[in-house]
Amino acid sequence: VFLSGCGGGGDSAEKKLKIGFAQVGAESVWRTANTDSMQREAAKRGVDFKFSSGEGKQENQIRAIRSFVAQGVDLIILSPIVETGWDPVLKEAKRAGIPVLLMDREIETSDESLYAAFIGSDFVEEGRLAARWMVENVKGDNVKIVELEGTPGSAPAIDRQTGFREIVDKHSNFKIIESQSANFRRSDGKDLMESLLKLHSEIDVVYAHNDDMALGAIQAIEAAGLKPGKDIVIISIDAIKEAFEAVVAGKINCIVECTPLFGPLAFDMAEKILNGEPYERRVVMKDKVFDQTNAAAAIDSRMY
Ligand code: GYE
Repeated sequence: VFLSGCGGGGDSAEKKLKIGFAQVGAESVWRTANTDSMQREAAKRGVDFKFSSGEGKQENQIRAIRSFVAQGVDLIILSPIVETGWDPVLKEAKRAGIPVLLMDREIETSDESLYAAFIGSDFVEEGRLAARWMVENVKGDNVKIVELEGTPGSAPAIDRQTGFREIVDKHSNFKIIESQSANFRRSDGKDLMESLLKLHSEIDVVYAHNDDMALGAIQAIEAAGLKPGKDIVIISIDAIKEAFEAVVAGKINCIVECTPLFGPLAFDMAEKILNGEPYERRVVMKDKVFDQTNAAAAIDSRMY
């Protein structure tokens, strides 16, 4: 129990914790599962929860943070759409004495005191895991890869590219022939893949920074009369339920897990921060790899 009955005045009810959440938007199934996890947990704990969707725009998220500060929330949770440009608004929150918990994506800042903690996945490692699976399982002297990138400037797009390239660069038979953004969206993934199939007569592997883009690409590949998972190897990140189903159906070859289910952990951390209890400043999830060898056995227990 936290912040109980302060303020005297005959009010015996516990003060409700007021938390603002500046979410990225609703670009993917991962994102909506994340929003859902946060909203459920807030309701369960009776938190006065102020939710704001940035609809993919940093300026909207900055406006949301300012409004949380004006409303005098106890703590702000931020999933920053891009890595840079946060210092001024985080300074405003700091000046108001409101701690900020970064969830899902990290920021680039010269002042680490602008946020209290981070919880999320190691996106560089996810990129490495995807590439390691590829170099172990895809054979050929001249393997041509197209990379469908996430939102430009976002931590997962930057890091999943970095980790993947780190491994690919050590294997001269693998070559990334295209790398373009489809904004983590399914429809953009489909459109981009459609144009890449017209541009290149030979594509061996699609590496998508998330499942939604991979599922969109699969639609384009099938429309072009090719078999995803066979004619073109598909590798993606997130491991949403639909992607598991696609692995079981043989249309996706490999998925790297990235959990969006931060609700319980995020509110635990928020309470610790506000209660002055010790907490870890950086909590990083451990992600697993799934392919045809283990996806079917795991599918029923998947929660998103
Ligand atoms: O992979 C993608 C979402 O930041 C980890 O954002 C998250 C990414 C996730 O849109 O599906």
